[in-house]
Amino acid sequence: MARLVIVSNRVADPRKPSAGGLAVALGDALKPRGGLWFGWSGHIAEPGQADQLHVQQAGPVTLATVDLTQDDHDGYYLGYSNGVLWPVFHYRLDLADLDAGYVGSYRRVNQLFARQLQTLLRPDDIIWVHDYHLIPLALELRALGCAQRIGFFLHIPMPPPLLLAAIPQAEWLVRCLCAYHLVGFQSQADLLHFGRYIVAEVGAQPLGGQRWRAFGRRVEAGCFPIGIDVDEFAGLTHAPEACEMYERMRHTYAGHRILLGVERLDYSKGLPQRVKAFAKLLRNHPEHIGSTTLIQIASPSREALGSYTDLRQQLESLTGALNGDYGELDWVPVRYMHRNVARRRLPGLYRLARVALVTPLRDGMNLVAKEFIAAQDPADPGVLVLSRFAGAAEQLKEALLVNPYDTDGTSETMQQALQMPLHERQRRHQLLLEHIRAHDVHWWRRTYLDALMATQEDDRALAPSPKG
Ligand code: ADQ
Repeated sequence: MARLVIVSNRVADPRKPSAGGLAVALGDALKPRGGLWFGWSGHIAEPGQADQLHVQQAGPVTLATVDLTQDDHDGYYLGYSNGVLWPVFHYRLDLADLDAGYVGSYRRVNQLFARQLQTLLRPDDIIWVHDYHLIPLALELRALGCAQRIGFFLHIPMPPPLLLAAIPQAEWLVRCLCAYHLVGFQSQADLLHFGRYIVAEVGAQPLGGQRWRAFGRRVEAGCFPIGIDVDEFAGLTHAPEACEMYERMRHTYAGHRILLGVERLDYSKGLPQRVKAFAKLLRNHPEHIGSTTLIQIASPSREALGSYTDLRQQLESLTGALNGDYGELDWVPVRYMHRNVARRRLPGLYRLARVALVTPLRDGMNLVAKEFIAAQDPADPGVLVLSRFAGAAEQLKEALLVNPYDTDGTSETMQQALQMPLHERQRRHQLLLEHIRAHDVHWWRRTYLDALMATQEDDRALAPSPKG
């Protein structure tokens, strides 16, 4: 059987308990046939040591990593990946650093990855590349003569054509995507945007289904919504750490109803809008004063970027003002924590919450929504309030869908969720649980890899360099 090679910006040791759901799932994909996981080590190289490859064995899985120089880390990771691609792909042109010249580092690191990975490849390997950091990797591998089957999965949204077109290297990025055998997206909306771009901007010829002829070759794409490992998460929910968390918080918040938000502190997640909607809820429905609490956990993320420090200040100022306006001596409306919660304890919090607020302004999928569903007690489940702009909204139709830009609408939906009768909570939860179980992370991985194996071979001509 062919060996699977996974490439992602970061590599996780699948044996370690701290690894998240995606890391566990990718590790599981590698285990049965043995495989290779390649990416950045997470370390900055000592001067002169940048090209070293670190290889270690984790059971049947080989982990291979490279270090980056400080300059390349700043240009590739902070600069182009998170200062250009992340904001534009999340529809935030206003936050994108489009003309800072980061693309050189981005391409250089992808070339470094390709050179190092090539030394480890076998002719019949299947290669699966993940996410926006590594869009050019297939093209760079092809330039080195690699002929293996290579697939790509984009974890973040694909923007509409005219937004993507604002990136000076947009056409090069799309050419790079077309060097893969299969490009996977989270949602039908993303797939549609990709198809529209290559037809409208590149003149691709539709071949039927999700296939086109573009840049002189065949391109195939598909929608593969990522799931979670429902059984693993349900197991965590009943493990001692989560139970202890649940009991402790239940005691602390006895008699209170909890609205919960959990995410990285990122401007795509709609945190200020959420706090404003909660303030409206308290203003319009004062019966919640003293009895309803928003617990907002936002883990530190990309703190070297100014847009993230600005967001932190904005959020702290909004929560401070809200607590000042509405707080009482024995009650605080918003409990805001800027830190991580251990993965094993998180299900206890999810279970405590009457309502989960998953209200991003834009999100590829959003796994928190699915984790919340998996952690609920089916006899007394909480309610999921979900942004229609999360990829998950295409699937989770029984959630209460909101437009997070509409503060009044969101606050009224919070009220609806808080008042939802038990039988309706149970009905919605049962349907949501069935859905995430049928479309779990193992389904995602199998469906994607089957589609990758079914793509037809083609002449994959090489593309020119980016401008800028
Ligand atoms: P993220 O933007 O990171 O992922 P998400 O899908 O919600 O968003 O996954 C976050 C993960 O981190 C979840 O497993 C969650 O439990 C965990 N997490 C978040 N905040 C935490 C905290 N404070 N403490 C502990 N754990 C926390 C990107 C895309 C998404 C896409 C995923 C997977 O942006 O749209 O769903 O990849 O493809």
